[in-house]
Amino acid sequence: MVFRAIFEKLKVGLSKTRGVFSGFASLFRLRGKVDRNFLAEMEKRLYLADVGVTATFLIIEQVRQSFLNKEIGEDVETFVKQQLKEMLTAGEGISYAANGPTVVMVAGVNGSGKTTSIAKLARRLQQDGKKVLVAACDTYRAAAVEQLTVWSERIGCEIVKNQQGSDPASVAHDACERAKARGFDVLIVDTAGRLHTQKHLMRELEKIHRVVARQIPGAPHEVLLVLDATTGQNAIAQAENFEKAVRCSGIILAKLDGTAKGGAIFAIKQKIDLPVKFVGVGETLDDLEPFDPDSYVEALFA
Ligand SMILES: Nc1nc2c(ncn2[C@@H]2O[C@H](COP(=O)(O)OP(=O)(O)OP(=O)(O)O)[C@@H](O)[C@H]2O)c(=O)[nH]1
Ligand SMILES: [Mg+2]
Repeated sequence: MVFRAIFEKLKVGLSKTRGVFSGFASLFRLRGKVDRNFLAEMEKRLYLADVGVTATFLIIEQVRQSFLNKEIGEDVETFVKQQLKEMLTAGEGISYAANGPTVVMVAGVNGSGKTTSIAKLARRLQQDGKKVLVAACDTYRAAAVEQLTVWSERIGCEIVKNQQGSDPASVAHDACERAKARGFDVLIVDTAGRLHTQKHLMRELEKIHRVVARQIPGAPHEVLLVLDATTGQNAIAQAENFEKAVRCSGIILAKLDGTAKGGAIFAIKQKIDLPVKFVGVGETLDDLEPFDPDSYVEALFA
């Protein structure tokens, strides 16, 4: 039942990427064999979905070899699905602190979907019975505090904030104090969008990191990097650069609904040693799902 619901939502969310993937079966029926043209068409489609050079090469080679070895015939789609599933690893969800508040820091470039993903995540965790606090540590962008405030009111969760222009690390500090004093289970820290090249902003992120680490043992327990799926391969470059500057623990891949580049998830897996923990498939509060390779791949071909 749960699988079904997730699957249906992913199916809708991934409809643009699905257009690229779902043609394999009919493509095969049309040609009746795995020949050079079939493989060329398949390769083209995988590139279109931003699966990336390495992952595409691996898949094509495996299909070619398995056909030569007579391991596959008509069931080429099932075979490809299996290959794709094996290339991915299930996201483990949030790693919680053994006791005391779990701190989840959220980072990424401007507009990648951080604040919206935080609202969705907060709501999801609340539904799991967690007492959630959010911290508005994006004190740069005008209206950023307001944006998180509106979300927090909508989902009915508490927020720690200060005026625009105030020190983000001090907001994080206050939020940790509140989380400890009031027995919150999870504190989610929103941060301003930044590029890895903006040294002072990266240092500021490290400062927030240090402050929460000082306040709460083991914090931050998660540093989630929010990537915008519509940027495809570019998102991978962002992740590599962020990884160098701050230690991240996982990825939220947002805006999958707005792109045909949902194949980037395979390239991410190939290139970056970070689990995709959640995927964003729309703008409403319900549009965040834990990443699961099986339902993801099934939704791509549905
Ligand atoms: N379609 C779609 N839109 C999304 C998704 N996630 C976020 N958005 C939209 O992307 C835009 C930017 O989202 P924000 O959450 O404000 O992004 P941000 O990273 O916090 O932005 P900054 O704080 O300015 O760096 C908003 O219009 C969101 O509604 C998603 O999964 N799907
Ligand atoms: Mg934001």
